Amino acid sequence: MSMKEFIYQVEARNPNQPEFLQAVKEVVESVWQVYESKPRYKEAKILERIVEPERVIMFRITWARDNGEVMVNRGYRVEFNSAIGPYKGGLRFHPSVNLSILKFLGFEQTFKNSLTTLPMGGGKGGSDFNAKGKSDSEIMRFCQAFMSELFRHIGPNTDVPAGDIGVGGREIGFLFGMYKKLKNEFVGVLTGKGLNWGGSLIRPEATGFGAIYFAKEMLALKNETFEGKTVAISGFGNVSWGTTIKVNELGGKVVTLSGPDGYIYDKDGIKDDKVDYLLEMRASNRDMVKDYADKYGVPFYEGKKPWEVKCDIALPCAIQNELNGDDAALLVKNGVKFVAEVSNMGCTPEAIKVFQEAKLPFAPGKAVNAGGVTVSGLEMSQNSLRFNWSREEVDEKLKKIMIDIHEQCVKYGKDNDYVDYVKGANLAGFLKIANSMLDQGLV
Ligand code: 2IT
Repeated sequence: MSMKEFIYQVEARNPNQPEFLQAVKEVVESVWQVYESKPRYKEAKILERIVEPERVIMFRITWARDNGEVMVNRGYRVEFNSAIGPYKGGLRFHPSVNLSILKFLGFEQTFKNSLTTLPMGGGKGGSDFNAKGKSDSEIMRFCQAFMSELFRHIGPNTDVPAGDIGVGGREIGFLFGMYKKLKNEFVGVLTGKGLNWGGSLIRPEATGFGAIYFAKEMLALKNETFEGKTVAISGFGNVSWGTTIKVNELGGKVVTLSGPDGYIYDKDGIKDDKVDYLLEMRASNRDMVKDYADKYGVPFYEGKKPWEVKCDIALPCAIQNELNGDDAALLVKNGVKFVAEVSNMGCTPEAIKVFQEAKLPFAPGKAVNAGGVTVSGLEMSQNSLRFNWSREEVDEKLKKIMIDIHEQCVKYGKDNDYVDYVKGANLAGFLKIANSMLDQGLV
């Protein structure tokens, strides 16, 4: 079978799942050559198996609003691959959530988790719940209703969810409380927990910190540093927050944030108490970034994306396909030097092509944002040990793993003097999963 035929077959089996097919195509294109050269992989149909989730759970969630209105949402958990550990990956609560999106995320998570070197398989879940305009008690009741079904499918040695878009420390608390009540067990079944009840230091910061540790290595390879660099980011949630803190620490300046309503431009940089304000915006359940412009008197561009500003480094931190081919061309035209996806699959295939053809260092989300799940893995270890590591210990381990992921990308993606981080991340992640699947036979 040719690569084209293989992809055609996956398309035919998964109609109306564009995000999932996009994620699969990217990986298959990266690994096909190696796959072809290993009869053992082909005989065991490793690729056919790796694109098929081990289990998909879909369920109804019924709950009531404060005014008594009955609400029906759909819940999911995609248990994608357990070759190297229990299913592990976040829960996304966002109105756009559907099976295609959660399958793409679960698929990507499998490769990302493999890159971390920690023993975690891949999974993802969530719901089409929209937190915008909901009260805190409505959010709590929704989380409880969600867990009242999910609890029977997960466990500390089976499947360990965490946060993603729309699921932060607050939601993890409500979900954990309900799990504990239903099972009468206090175990590490979720990560991203509060510090008083089994959480890990640095977990809230981990995705952003890890991304900048990774980007620092990308820059170092070109004899550059963050000092004095202008950075454009999107989003205003947890990931944007951690990213901004670390860019500031390294002497860079973050000038943009975005939301579903548009983007803000802060020429002085998002620093000091302005960084804390991101947490307030998230907690407000308003889902808009204009509040920042109103509070600090900076320009707000309604309905626009931040990729039109002049910057040295662009870091999409919001959601899949938030940066397209036209955005990429504009960034390149305006002199961008590095692009790292902090969101999962933040760039469209057309955008990636633009960056790679311009020979610009571009790194994919599954490598760049692996710091989040890395510290989740460290939280699982601490829960098993019934012990907590210090801030310095966790940060040191995170840094070491991000540097190691960067090395793996260079090892598997280097082509003369250009590093294809997409190929490097996909191939390095794939080999470990494929070999583990081979070892475990036909399951
Ligand atoms: O996309 C991701 O890696 C996450 N949302 C975090 C997953 C986790 O289990 O910490």
